[in-house]
Amino acid sequence: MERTFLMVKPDGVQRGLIGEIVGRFEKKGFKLVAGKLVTVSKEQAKAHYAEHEGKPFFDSLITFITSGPVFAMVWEGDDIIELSRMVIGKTKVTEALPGTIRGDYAAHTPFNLIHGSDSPESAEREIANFFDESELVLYAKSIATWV
Ligand code: RTP
Ligand code: MG
Repeated sequence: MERTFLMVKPDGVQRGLIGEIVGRFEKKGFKLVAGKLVTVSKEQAKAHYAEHEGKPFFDSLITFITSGPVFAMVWEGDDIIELSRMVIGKTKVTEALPGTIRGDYAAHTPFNLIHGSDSPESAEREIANFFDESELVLYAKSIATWV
């Protein structure tokens, strides 16, 4: 069982897509472990996107991600990091296929609605950047045996 950090970005919150996005992961069969609305601080945003520091889009990315609340989540499931990125779709809107979240709803590349961790190491670091251990809810989900 693997965990990932998923975050509806400020554009997704403003466009009223939290429910649609959460629904896709619920229907896929993943298990929600934590979720909350967060106003991201500059420091938190820079830590989250540390891998992109120095790139031409870094400053605008930090401005974007701190421009309004995000919906931060932890989800659990087998191979969830790879599978959730498939549900999310490619970074560039011109490459994001219909059927994916970005392919269905995103029209301009920086505003691609949702973030998903790209490795177990990133997931652990990103979860710790947004959640205390005590906020992760441990519970049994019976449907897990059916998907
Ligand atoms: P994310 O980290 O947000 O889940 O997205 P990702 O893995 O698909 O893409 P990544 O390469 O990590 O880029 C992080 C976010 O930066 C913005 N971006 N803008 N203007 C550009 O060329 C450019 N490239 C990336 C996007 O918002 C992207 O999701
Ligand atoms: Mg990324």
